[in-house]
Parts: sequence; C-alpha cells; structure tokens
Amino acid sequence: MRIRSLPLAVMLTAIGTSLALGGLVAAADTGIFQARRQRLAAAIPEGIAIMQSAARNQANLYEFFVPNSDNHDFIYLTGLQTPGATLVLCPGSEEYPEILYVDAEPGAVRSATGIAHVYPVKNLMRDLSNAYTDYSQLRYTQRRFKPLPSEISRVLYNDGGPKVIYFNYPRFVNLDEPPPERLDLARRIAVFSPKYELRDLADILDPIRMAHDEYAVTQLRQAARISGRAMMECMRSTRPGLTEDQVAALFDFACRYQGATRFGFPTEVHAGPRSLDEREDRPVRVLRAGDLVTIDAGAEINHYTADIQRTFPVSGTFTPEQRRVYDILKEAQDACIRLVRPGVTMQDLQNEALRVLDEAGGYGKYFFWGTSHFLGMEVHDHGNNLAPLVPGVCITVEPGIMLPEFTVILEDDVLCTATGYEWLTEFIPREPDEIEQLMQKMGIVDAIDLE
Ligand SMILES: [Mn+2]
Repeated sequence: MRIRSLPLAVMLTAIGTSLALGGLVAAADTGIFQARRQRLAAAIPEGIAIMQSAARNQANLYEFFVPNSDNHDFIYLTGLQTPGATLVLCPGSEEYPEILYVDAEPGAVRSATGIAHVYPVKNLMRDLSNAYTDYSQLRYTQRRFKPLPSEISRVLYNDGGPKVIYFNYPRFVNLDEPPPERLDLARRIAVFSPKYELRDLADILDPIRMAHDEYAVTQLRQAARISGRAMMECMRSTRPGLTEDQVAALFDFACRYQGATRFGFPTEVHAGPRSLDEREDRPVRVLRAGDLVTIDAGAEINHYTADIQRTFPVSGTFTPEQRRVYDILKEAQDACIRLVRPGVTMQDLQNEALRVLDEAGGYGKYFFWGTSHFLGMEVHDHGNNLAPLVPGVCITVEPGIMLPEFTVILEDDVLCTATGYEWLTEFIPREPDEIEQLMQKMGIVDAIDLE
C-alpha cells in the first residue's frame, strides 16, 4: 500500500471489533505460539516482560490507521484476540515462565493456549503488587503461601540493582491524544520506586516477529494466493463504465468468497491519471477506455496480510506508449526481486529500482516512494529498515512510474529465504500479453444484474 494520510475521523471509524475469545486458536496450533513465546523468552536477558492486549490503537500519524496494530504483538504470542488480557513472561522461572490474565473463563483459555497458569484479570494487580516487594524482604511464610508473586519477585530481584520490566508500549505515539488507559500500569510501576527499569519490549520482539516462522509464511502464502486470484477476477471483470468503487467491491467480494474475512487495509482502485497531491476525498471516477486502472489491495488470513498492485488497461488493450512504459517498470521490478537475498538492504533495492528506471530513459524522477516495506501482520510491518534482510523477512517490491498522462505501478510480495527469495505473488499475470488475454475472459460482472 502506498504512503498516504487519512483524516483522524476516518482512521477512528476503522477500529476493529475485538471478540471476547472470538480469536481462540485451534488446540493443534498452540505449539506455534508456545514456540514463539519461548523464542522471545530466550531473548530477554534479565527481568520479566508484561504484554497487554490493547482496546484501541494510537493513530499512526505518519500514514494510515490499522485497527489491530497494538494487538498484533499479543496475538503473535498467544493466538488470542481478546481485550483486557495481560501476558507476563518470567523467563528466569521454572515454575511460572508464562502467566496469562484474562477476562474470560481461565480453563478454556488454558486449553486453547497451552499456557499452564491462566488467571482472572482481577488477580493481575494484586499479584504484581506482591511481586514488587523486594525478594530479600520476603519471609518464608510469604514465599510459601504466595508462590506466584514470590517467584516473580525472585526473578526481578537483582541484588539491589534495577528491576527490569519489558513493557509493550504503544506502537505509535500521538501526543495530542490521551495515552491509552493500559499505559497507566507502566506509569504506576515507575512512580513507586526508582528500582524499576522499564524497557520497550518491541526492541526484543521485532527481530523475532519480522523473521517469519513457518506458520506465518503459510498464512502469507495463502493471503497472497487469495488476493492474487481476486486480482485476476478484477482483470476479467474490468470494462469501461464501471466505477472505481465497483471494481474495489469486486476485489473485496472475491476475497471474501474465498474465505478471507478481513483486509490489511482498505482496497484502493485508481483509474486515469494521478498525482501525489491528489485529495483523498476526490469524487469516485468512472473507468474510461484508454485509461489505465491500478488496484492496490490485500486480503488478510489469520492476521497476516498480502499487499499487491497490478496496473492494466480499462479497454483490455495497452496503448503502445502505455506498454512501452509498463515494460520499463516491469524490468525495474524484476531487477529488484532478483536482488532479494540475505544481506541486501532496503536502500540497495531503492538504488536498483532507480538505476534501471534511469538507464531506461530517465524515468527515476517519476518514481516518488520507497521500493519496499516489510509485510506481515501489518501491511507496513514493524522492523528495522536500516538492517540487512535476513531469511524469513517478507517485503513488497513496488516501484512505479507516475507520468502526467498515466501511472504504472506493480507490487509483489517476496519472501527472503536462506539462499535468495520466494516470489509469493509470481502467479498473478504481469506480462502485458497475459493480462490482455485474461481480460478477454468472462468475469462475474457479466452475471451481475444490479444498477
Ligand atoms: Mn505496499
């Protein structure tokens, strides 16, 4: 998805529904989330981690609002989408390495997550309060009759040194808004004693979360497959006279028909010439023969999203000039995709796209945005944009040429592997001849009898 800014009102209407245990995972999947928690625990050098699920996000002021951003870390580690829950990781403890506080029936959550110690959320403040008593101050009786908080206290005990607590701070900061209620816990911890050292858990979690495990890769492949097939349906159905919104509706329908219930971002269809300073609220356009249309969209599967773009002619046939520019862009995208492997940086990909575009006739100056971003639970996923790619990282490759007359953009999803790359969206037609042939076929629009 491209960089854009939405008015705050639009962002806030997009807040997703959080189901009380609506997101319970199948028991067979618990091992996946357990392995993730163990990976995180192994990376925590000292202290404990407190991770809360979020009722709502802070808005991302740089770009668009993804309703689940702040919850993705919690879902990543538990498989649960449930408000008012807190996961406490206590890596130094054999008895209580994982403790989960939930606003749901603990027994059901225990069997759904495989976490042995699940308690009602009302216990959280009491347990933590007891745990914050310095371990050296605890008497034998207290250790015996309050084993859980005593054990957290023992793990936190640092012989008078700082007691380190990793906390999942909001992913985005908006100083204009009141801080999320859940931050109250961090604030309270901080004011009670200078012994507590609060650190951002994201620093530890991001490198783990961005190198996708096999489960994540499976979801990304499926999201790419469903999105790609929806894109092909849109190619079959597109014709002059449809509106941009109708094409977007077709894409969304085709995804939902295939079982995707959510999207990584709102489907965007753009017909005709475009410019960087175009208003978000411009009137919806009708597709006209001679124009190009670009679809930018991605279905979400089990909280992992695709992000794809194809540009094709409304009439079903590229003009010679459109085809010439399209081929240059395709060559630049090919070069970038072939470059993906461990050690390559985002800047390398940017340089490669600009090099090919420039060598093909100075088209680099018509490419205004970044070639690649991380892809995962977020459409623009969290990660270190300065670090070299590592196996398991998924990125988009989305160069474009924005001319006054028309715009061509292609976007594919590419997984960095140990030896190179896996091109998740390679099956979606990209050759002009292939696209033109597909557009000759019947689409579902042919059967729709609606105004
Ligand atoms: Mn994108």
